[in-house]
Amino acid sequence: HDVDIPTKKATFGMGCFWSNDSLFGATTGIVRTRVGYAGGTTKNPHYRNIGDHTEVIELDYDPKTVTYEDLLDMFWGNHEYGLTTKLKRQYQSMILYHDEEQRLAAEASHKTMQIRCNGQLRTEIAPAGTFYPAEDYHQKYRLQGHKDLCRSLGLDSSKLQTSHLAARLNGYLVGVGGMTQFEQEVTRLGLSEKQAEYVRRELERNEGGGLAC
Ligand code: MHO
Repeated sequence: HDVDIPTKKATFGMGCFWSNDSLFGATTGIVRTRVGYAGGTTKNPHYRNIGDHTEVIELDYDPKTVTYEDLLDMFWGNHEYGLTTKLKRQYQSMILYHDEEQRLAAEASHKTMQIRCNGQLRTEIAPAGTFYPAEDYHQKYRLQGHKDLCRSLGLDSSKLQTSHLAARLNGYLVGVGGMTQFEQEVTRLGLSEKQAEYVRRELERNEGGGLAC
């Protein structure tokens, strides 16, 4: 059930990375996700020693299914701590672009948002430098709360940053993506009927709820 198609990368800082991981994980066109630290200069950041880096999410997306502009819309629309609040660097709003096309799209969307925010926007735009993956316990944080499901699917720590299924479930389990979309891809995801029932129950319970950390 892993997906082998050409992908592009996108990197965003939008506050605590746990909820962003779930948000994008169940979004159409997102193939894989991982969370980590980037945007700073200090070497080898860790959660407890983050230096001048920021919590970011790195996405592998299928550009035939979702555009970078779509991802930017999600970026602007889903900041847990807002776009104009002064925050510590850990939660800095940040777009890290991977090529010229992304830079231009990011800057154009920033311009529009800046007007809407009366010039108070604090978002940074910078080239994607080194991405340092976060510790395993931060990857697919919501999914990892479901130990038995992970075990039954063989989703151990080696898969957390690379598995399409892990990305999807990390969203669905907290209600992202919705039941209709889940039913459309449940067969492709390769879940047993029992596993699918479990996910449906959680999805239903959490749908419409917030993603707050
Ligand atoms: N509210 C959470 C934020 C964690 S996020 C990975 C905490 O204080 O642990 O920054």
